[in-house]
Amino acid sequence: MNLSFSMESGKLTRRELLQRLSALAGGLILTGPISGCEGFWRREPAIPVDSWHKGVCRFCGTGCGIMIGVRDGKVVDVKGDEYAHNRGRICIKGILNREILYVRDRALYPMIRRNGRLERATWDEAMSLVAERFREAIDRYGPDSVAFYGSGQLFTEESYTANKLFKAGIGTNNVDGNPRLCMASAAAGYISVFGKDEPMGCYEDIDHATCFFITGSNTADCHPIVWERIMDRKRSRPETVIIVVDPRRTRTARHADYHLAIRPGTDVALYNAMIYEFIRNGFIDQDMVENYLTFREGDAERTFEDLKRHVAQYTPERVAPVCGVDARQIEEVAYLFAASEATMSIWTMGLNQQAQGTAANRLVNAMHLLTGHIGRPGATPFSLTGQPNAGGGVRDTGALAHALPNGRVVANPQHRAEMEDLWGVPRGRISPKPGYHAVAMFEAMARGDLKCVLIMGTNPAQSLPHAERYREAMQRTFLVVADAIYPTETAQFADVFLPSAMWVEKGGVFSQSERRYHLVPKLVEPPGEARSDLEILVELADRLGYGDLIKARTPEEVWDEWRQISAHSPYNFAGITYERLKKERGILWPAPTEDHPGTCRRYVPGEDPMAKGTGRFDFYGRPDGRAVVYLEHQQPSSDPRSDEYPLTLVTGRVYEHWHTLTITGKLEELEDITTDFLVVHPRDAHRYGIRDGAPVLVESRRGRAVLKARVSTDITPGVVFAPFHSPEALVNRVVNNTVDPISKEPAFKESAVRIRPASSAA
Ligand SMILES: Nc1nc2c(c(=O)[nH]1)N[C@H]1C(S)=C(S)[C@@H](COP(=O)(O)OP(=O)(O)OC[C@H]3O[C@@H](n4cnc5c(=O)[nH]c(N)nc54)[C@H](O)[C@@H]3O)O[C@H]1N2
Ligand SMILES: Nc1nc2c(c(=O)[nH]1)N[C@H]1C(S)=C(S)[C@@H](COP(=O)(O)OP(=O)(O)OC[C@H]3O[C@@H](n4cnc5c(=O)[nH]c(N)nc54)[C@H](O)[C@@H]3O)O[C@H]1N2
Ligand code: SF4
Ligand SMILES: [Mo]
Repeated sequence: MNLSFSMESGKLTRRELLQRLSALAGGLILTGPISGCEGFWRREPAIPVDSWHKGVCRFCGTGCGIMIGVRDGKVVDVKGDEYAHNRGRICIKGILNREILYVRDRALYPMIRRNGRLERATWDEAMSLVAERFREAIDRYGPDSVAFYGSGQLFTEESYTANKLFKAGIGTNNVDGNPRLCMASAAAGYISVFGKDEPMGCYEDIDHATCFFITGSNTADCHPIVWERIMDRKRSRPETVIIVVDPRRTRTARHADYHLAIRPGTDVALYNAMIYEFIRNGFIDQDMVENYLTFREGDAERTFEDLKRHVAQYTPERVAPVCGVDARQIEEVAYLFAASEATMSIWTMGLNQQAQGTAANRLVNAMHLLTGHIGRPGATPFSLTGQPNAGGGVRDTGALAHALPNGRVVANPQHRAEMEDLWGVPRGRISPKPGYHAVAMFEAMARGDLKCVLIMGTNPAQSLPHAERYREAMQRTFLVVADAIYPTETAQFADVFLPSAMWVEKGGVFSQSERRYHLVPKLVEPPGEARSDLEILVELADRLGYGDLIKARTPEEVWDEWRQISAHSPYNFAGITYERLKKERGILWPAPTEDHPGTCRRYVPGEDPMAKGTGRFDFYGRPDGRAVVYLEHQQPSSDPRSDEYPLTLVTGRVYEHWHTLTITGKLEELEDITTDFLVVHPRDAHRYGIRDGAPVLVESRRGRAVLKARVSTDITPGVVFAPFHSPEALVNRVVNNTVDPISKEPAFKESAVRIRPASSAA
């Protein structure tokens, strides 16, 4: 294969891509003839590279280490980093990290809307206009008339700076972003149970687990290298049990020993039944109950006896018809979960994106706490992060409407005072009023209450639920959009568009699922006039008169400030310096001193430097040092099926593509991978007259979309599935915008719909 030719022409054919993939999977590349076995050598660089640099994949929260080859100021190759946690492996999106920098439609210069059209402008013109409009809104309508809507794909330095500028400078808590659509329920779960956000465990636990409980996560497609590690464990220890809970027979579910094809939105009932079974079979860890746990229902205190009575209402027989699974299966799965030596739960959006997302998260944590499957190698409740930096960048920095850095909240006067002192602003500067969470922010725009909004690194015109409503809202607002690609769905509504550098064109810190902070170096210059998001924020600060507050101006300076701030919290990572980040393959916080190696298992005395005493645990995030087990009830659906809307639409992702396709949709290597489809069970296809491959109209109480039918038994009858990737199909017009009452995360995974052949649509 002639890789050098195609690489230089900027293209990788599909065949070459597959060859590179299979080669990487084995850590080898086949450079000789395919027949015979003489052709295996160690992988050679595909094309000449001047220098290799360690970095991190730009895509998912697995956060794979990659080596980036640079030549003549361009990224010319990437490969897996053998010394990083992913042991040299990367998935298809990892391989395409080079190609994404050079896609067509990179945004090259600022634009201002004039007479209804975005026209080229200078940076000075664009930023003067932005600053003028922000200043005008703040002066006339107060600080709460402006907002920042950010992203788990920005670097930590960028989210931290935006948060500080808006909360401590402008004085509004209207800072939120796409992690609200993604990790909010996981965060709310961890915070309410352990007092602090982020998982206790780490990837190394995968190598020790004897049972995997994977629920609401299509790990094989969405965290492929985490999945490879799970597969390694299964290969080396075949009796390892894999349980998958998912309404679809995903690639993940196909490898499961047990697949519970649950009805969407009924996880709370299932986990209650599992807890019932733990109690019935005597699998409760009494030491945990007596010494490390408290019980609650809402704000009211409860006891273990109350929990027993509570779950007695959720016997497997009762729950089976609610969840659409077999009672015997629930019993077996509960037994395997509890009886295993070390159980690791893995979950993502199937749980988080539900109207009861927080409750489901709390219960998964509770299953581990009650059975003692926690804080030991392989035993851990481990939520995976979606984006490359939703954890460190947004959750840890507190760049959310209710939050402040390191697990503080704006509603707490002491937390506000601490941050005001640390940021050196007068007491009282930080508003006590939580800002607008994502959906509320766009509702406020619809009402005209928000005058000016800066959107950075996210494409809400496509990714929000009930999209049409919020697209209209954006039309009403003075919108500033900073994006690496132009056009995007959201850019259509921009009054000012700012071109952003991405990934190694700027540099900064990402944090992935296991609390690992790791550095993406700046290696090349951005195209055209694009600037880093940090530069944009710093300039906005200067122009609004907050230059004194935003003194840190380079990623390294911002990181230094941030790590020192962390020292005043249980997240303490003061020891993670840029120097260390440049050398090491990331470090897991807490790591309070420069000689601290990082922490694999939090809350475990002896492992976690913040945990005190000699007991099994110190849940130091909670005032009494005990974790909380919540009693939760299964609620009726937030978008119930009816005669008119008899099916449930679940939305999600495919392996090859990323979100709104602004990047992966431009790659010729992926052009055969279409995403405008709807998976329909043959029974439902028959009932509603849908033919495989034919256009199908999907309608909900909110809107409609046309997709191509894929008739398949890989889905539960009564449920249909569509990825949300395609901007043309824009399935989010249909999707439910009800939010979880605690986390405020939308129920993207449960929308009542009806379907019919599109040809019959009026
Ligand atoms: N290829 C690829 N990988 C990605 C991304 C991408 O765009 N493309 N995005 C990244 C991001 S930001 C995220 S958040 C993650 C998301 O990663 P995942 O959460 O794994 O992906 P999804 O496809 O959104 O949803 C996961 C599964 O939840 C199931 N599900 C739906 N309803 C329920 C339910 O009620 N209960 C249960 N138990 N399961 C349910 C769905 O059928 C689906 O298979 O992926 C990350 N990785
Ligand atoms: N129906 C449905 N909807 C969903 C979900 C679902 O499962 N179902 N999942 C939700 C989840 S979990 C998520 S995370 C969101 C994701 O939704 P979005 O965040 O809206 O999706 P992306 O396509 O990742 O948008 C990122 C944008 O940032 C740009 N970009 C890339 N790098 C940079 C950079 O360095 N700087 C700047 N300024 N811009 C950059 C890209 O071009 C792109 O326009 O979607 C949510 N919406
Ligand atoms: S698994 Fe995620 S982080 Fe790793 S290469 Fe693939 S997309 Fe990148
Ligand atoms: Mo996400």
